[in-house]
Amino acid sequence: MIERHNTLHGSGLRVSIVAARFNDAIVRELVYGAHDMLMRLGVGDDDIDLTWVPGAFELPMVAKLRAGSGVDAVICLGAVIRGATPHFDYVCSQAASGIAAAGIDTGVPVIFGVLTTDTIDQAVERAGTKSGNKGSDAALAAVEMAGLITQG
Ligand code: INI
Repeated sequence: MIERHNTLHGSGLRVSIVAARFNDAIVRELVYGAHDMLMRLGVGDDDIDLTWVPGAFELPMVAKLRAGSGVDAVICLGAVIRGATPHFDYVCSQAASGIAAAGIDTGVPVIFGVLTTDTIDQAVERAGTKSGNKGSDAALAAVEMAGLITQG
């Protein structure tokens, strides 16, 4: 069996982060986690750029733009919290399907680092407290996927 693994080397990779400002107290922690993990994996600070968009709904458009700009991976970060309205479902489904399409259309890994939770507490738990940091996880996935794509 030929099994394909990718060792996690970030040196030389160029990575874009696209972050949604909505719920920014939480999203800033995701950005921190992603940036920290990228640096720990060897990505150069000058090879990381960050673009803020208004909300998770807007992530796909800018993610696709950044993916087409020559970077090796794009990390989308956001926090969609249910609250009492059906808005949640529209924002989540647009963000998820748009982010997937941005990756498939461009051939550049576009990573879904968007929290979708019922409560603010659940989001805080996933943004650097007791359940880890979804931004760090997204950065790991970005470096792994960039390596796989580069290997062909
Ligand atoms: N955007 C988010 O990123 N998170 C949310 O929880 C959220 N809620 O709950 O409404 C949200 N809405 C804004 C949306 O993403 C767009 O920015 C807005 O609709 C303008 O297109």
